[in-house]
This record gives sequence, C-alpha cells and structure tokens, in this order.
Amino acid sequence: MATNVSSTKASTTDSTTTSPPPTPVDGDWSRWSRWNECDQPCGGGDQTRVRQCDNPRPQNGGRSCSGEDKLTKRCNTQPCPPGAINGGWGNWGRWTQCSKTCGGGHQVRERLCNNPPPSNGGMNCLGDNVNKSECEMQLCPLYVVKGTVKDATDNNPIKEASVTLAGHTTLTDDKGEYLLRNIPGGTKTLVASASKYAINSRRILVQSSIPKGASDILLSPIIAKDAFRVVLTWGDDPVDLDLYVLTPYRGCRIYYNNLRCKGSGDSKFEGDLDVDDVDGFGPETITLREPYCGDKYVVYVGIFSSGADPKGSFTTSQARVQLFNSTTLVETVQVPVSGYDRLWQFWHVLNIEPGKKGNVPYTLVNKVRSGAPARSVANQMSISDRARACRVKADSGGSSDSDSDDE
Ligand SMILES: [Ca+2]
Repeated sequence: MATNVSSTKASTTDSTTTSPPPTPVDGDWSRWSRWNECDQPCGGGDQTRVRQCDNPRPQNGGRSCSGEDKLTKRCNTQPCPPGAINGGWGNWGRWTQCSKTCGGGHQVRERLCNNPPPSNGGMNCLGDNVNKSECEMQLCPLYVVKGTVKDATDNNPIKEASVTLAGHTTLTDDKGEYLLRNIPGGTKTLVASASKYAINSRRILVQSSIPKGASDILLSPIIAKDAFRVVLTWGDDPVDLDLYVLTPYRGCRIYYNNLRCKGSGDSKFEGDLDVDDVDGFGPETITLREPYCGDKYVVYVGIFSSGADPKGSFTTSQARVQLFNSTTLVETVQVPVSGYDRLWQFWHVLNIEPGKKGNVPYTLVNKVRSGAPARSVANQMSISDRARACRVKADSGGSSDSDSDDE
C-alpha cells in the first residue's frame, strides 16, 4: 500500500521532467507500542515495547531507520512479600473426543494453574490453558450398498428398476438386484422407481454391515384411480406378522385365512390379500379396489400366535406399513416400539375412509393394543351423510355385486 502511494506521489511530482528518476524515501519509525505486562509480580521482572520502521518504509534505496526497535526495562522491582508463590501449570488433561470420526475434526485439552496455584501475591501461570489439535484426518470410508427391488404384490424381482442413493443411481439386473459403490456412511434416502410402478422411498443407515432386508425396497404396481394398497414389511424377529383389513361388509376381514372381501348393495368394492409371508421381511400386501365412498376400512397388523402365545413382539419387529394410492406413496407408518406391554399383539395402523372430510382419505391411528379392533370400528356412513360427503344421490339405485370395471 505504502509503496503504491509513494510511487504515485513521485510520478506526479516528476511529471514535468522528461525522465523521472525514482526518488529515494528514507524510512522512519512508527510510534512505540505500549509497554507489555511485567512478567514478574515482584522481585524484578522485564517489560518491553516495540516499534516498526514503516512510517514510511524505506524505498528506492532510502535509508533504513536507525536505533532500536525494542526497548526493555525492569519492572516490579519491589521485593516479593514473604511467602509469595508463583503459579505453576498442572498436567494437561485428556483430549476431548474428536468432533468427527473421519474427514478431519478437532479436539482440545485443558490444564489448570494449580501446581502450585499462585498465592500470597504470587503470579499467575503464563501461557495458554487450552491446547487444540486436529484429529481423525483420514478420509471417511465409503461403502457398497446392495439390495433387491421387488413387486409388493407378489414379491417377484423387478428388473431395470432405477435406484438412487446419496446421488448415485443405477438399474437393477435380471434378478432385481442393484449394487452401488462409494456411498458415504449415515442415514440416507433410498428411492426406487420403474415403469408401471408407483415411486417408493425408504431411509436406510449406510454402514459397514447393513442388516438383511434393510436395503431392499418394494414397488407397488400402479392401480386404478381411487384404489388403495397397503404393504407391510418387517425384519426377521418375529418371523410372521399378519396384515388385516377389516371391512364394513358383515365384518368381513381380509387376511391370510380369508383372502378376499367384496362389497354389497351399491358397493363394487373388492379387497384382496395379494401376498402372504410367514418367514420374515414381508411383503404382506392387500389391495382395495373401488373402495366405496362413505366406508371405513380398518388396517391393522397382528403377530402370528398359537392361542394366547404370540410369536414375538412388535418391539423388535421393525414393522412398517406403507399406504399407496393409484400412483403414489401416501404414507409410511413405523410401528411404535414403546408405550405398550410386550404381549400386546395388534397394531392398529390407520383407517381408510374414502369420502372423509379434507380430501385426505385416511386417518392415522398408530397404536399397539391387546385386542384386534372391533367390527364396529369399520362402518358405513348413513345414506344422507354419504350423499353429502361423496356427492352422490342418496336414492341412487344400483345393482348388487357386479364385475363392472368402470371407475
Ligand atoms: Ca404373515
């Protein structure tokens, strides 16, 4: 900076001469700094002050400053009071945990001025009481993630499905399997899609060993407008969970022992258990076609049991239910793992209610209970309420059960 200013001045001054020689500038001192603190409280210590040759700096062969740039003088020369003890540092404490596990973090350690502490007018310790260091400088590990994309209605692999995780994308092979390399650790969102399927996603914890099933993902085939599909998946403990949908039609339940329920009267509702699973992970899937506006369908999960003896607990199940509509994942519900007795063996997940107010055709329940939801929970609106909510004529006649496919 100073150089620029001076040369500008010089060239201005010399602008009238033909060949301006650089003008030498002699250096001069800046002002002295303040005296720093005396390094002894008594018995004679030193204190110093400094100055710099930068006001201005010497330029173009000018002379440097002459004289000292540092002055030292004695201070606190009074005799120390009898018994004065200067402080001394104790040992460094332990390093704190590194702020990261890889990729460069930092840690600190502390020491106290307590060995001995200053007393009777003695001086405090000189220097820092905190020491900082870099740590875990190695690059963060990257992982390989493998899994399978399957059809939620038959558990068959889907080939050429697109799978994306942490910005990496690949396609599944003929066995529906995918493999992604160089995935950083941590919780990431796995997204899968394929033509004629609703897109789906799930959170997975990427680490050196990913539990079986945790990186698999199911896709729901696109279904008719207004239809719904519920998909149950879980881990390997317990091995057998069961998905139920309780309908308002004479208490008909769709589950492993009754694969289908149908509507009656005006309702063309049909619900099917698409796939049952008894050996862990799922899927167990129920599709509800033409659910009747004004109905309530109760979705719940049971732990398979013989008599009063449930084969396991929801606590360890990692159970989750996904609700799809025609083309989209609508809701993912994870089973609660606390707040209930280990032997309670029914998880009331949600109620599907076409015609419900607010255009959200379901109500989340998500409670574990000791008994299955009662038949009275599933119901139909009264004819007049239904007419109001579903915009149909209260007196609209209709055929009984039919196979019509209209929407
Ligand atoms: Ca089952």
